[in-house]
Amino acid sequence: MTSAEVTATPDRTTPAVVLAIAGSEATGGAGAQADLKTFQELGVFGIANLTCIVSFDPSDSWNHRFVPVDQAVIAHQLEATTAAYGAASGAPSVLDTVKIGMLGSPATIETVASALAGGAFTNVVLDPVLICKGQEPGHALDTDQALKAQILPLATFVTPNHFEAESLSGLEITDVESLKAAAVRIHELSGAAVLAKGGVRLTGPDAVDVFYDGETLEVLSAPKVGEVAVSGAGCSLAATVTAELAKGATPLEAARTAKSFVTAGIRNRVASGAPFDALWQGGPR
Ligand code: PXL
Repeated sequence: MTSAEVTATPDRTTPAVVLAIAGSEATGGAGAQADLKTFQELGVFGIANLTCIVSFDPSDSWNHRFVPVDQAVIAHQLEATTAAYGAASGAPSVLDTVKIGMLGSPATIETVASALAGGAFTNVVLDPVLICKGQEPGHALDTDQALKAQILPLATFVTPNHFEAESLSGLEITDVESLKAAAVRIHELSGAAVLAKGGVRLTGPDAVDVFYDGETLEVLSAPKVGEVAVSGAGCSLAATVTAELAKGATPLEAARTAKSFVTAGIRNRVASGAPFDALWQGGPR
């Protein structure tokens, strides 16, 4: 990708503005940090409103230590952001595209759902981060159910990984055909465009994702780069979709760009002492 391509925002002299509602992941591989780096690479003005702080625990198998941001503080961040750039700004809204990453608790889901309920966002990209290691199973189940009930119906584009696609569709995914069936089912449930990720979880030489928006079903495939998942791949994929939609791409174009951005980022990953290497958003340069 050339620098002219990554910085161009069609028909605009100022960059598109996008919001990530996401958690901080302290080592910088995933979460809001990955979102902001992706946004910058793709030439959009990124904003992050934080929902939680995740710090892996190196002395406990790198499990997640999860601390939610206070609900009032989440609401304040969203208030500040929409007052500055959104429909509440008094000026024409320049913020119509939002990405939702880790929310992490039913309370946060409620706060975010209320903020989105006004319909101020044309593009709502949901990375349906379901289970976070280190959380109590019961707590995670509540969170999963709240996400499905309150956030999924607001999404216009959803990017489940293998596990999340099984959970959202209720289908077992063992191959490309069952990944396609899950993508179709999740579209039927949500009305959203779906990019369901097989990643390293499906056997075979290629990392295969399936796009479905109710009309077009497309298999996106790239040779696997190793057999181990890379931190930040899911966040960066959804963040690329977000940036591209904000710049005027169609959902299918955004999905294709996201697949190639993430593939390049994984090829150029940063080695880490944690169990997962980190995707490098500068990979496409
Ligand atoms: O990759 C999912 C993810 C998203 N957001 C945060 C995370 C993680 C995984 O670690 O910590 C904040």
